[in-house]
Amino acid sequence: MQRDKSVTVGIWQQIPLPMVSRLLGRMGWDWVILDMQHGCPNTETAYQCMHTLYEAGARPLLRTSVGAPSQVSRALDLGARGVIVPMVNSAAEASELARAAKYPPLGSRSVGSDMGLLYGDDYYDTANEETLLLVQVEHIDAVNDVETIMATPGVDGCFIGPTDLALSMGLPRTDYERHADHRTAIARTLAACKTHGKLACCNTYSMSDAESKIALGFDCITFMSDADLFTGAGESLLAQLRQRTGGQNS
Ligand code: 3PY
Ligand code: MG
Repeated sequence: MQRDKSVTVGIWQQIPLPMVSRLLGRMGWDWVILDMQHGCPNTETAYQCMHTLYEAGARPLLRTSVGAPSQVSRALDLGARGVIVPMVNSAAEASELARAAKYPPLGSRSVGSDMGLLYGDDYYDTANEETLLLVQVEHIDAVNDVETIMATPGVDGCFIGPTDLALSMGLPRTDYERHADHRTAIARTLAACKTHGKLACCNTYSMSDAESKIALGFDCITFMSDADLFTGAGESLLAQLRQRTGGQNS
């Protein structure tokens, strides 16, 4: 994980094919996140995609479906260089997840996987440093405890889920940036990360949203998915061709 001044840029991979991983890796994204919460990879496809991503030059991350410690160590044993855990609302939960993510003495992750094949023979010595545990701050309960969550040893940073956060605050699913309470919650989370030297990451939903998160000082942003790229380019190409042929989309 680069901890220099440049902002890490990531994308979601929804299509669970190693070929898509290779294309995304070769495009040059810093991070690619396999989404087991809202996407459809299974254990086998996640394993294949993450290995291909790494070999193609991108950091493979995996978002678990729930905040279960067993899913965190499983994701790491499949090859994730970082795990994103949804809906972590308290320091107690964060601490349980950190135990699963880190080898002793920091945690209680069990030794045993073929990760040496991918990451080298010193995997067990370097994994605690090299693999990231990012907890999702995406509920107002988490924001209200964010200073303690970010102080948790073994938690490497936060990944804000702005939409779920908005919903938890009784705000609409879109345009929540207009609400001062939402902006304040994001600023408080970012400040907690900075105070504790943890990575501040945020999902963004438009170019102006990405620009504003970069300006605020986030370390990592994520924008769009493979499916968005495919659909956006395909729809735009088809519309241009239809304009010229005089046809209409069915
Ligand atoms: C959210 O916006 O809730 C997310 O989890 C984005 O990843
Ligand atoms: Mg979410």
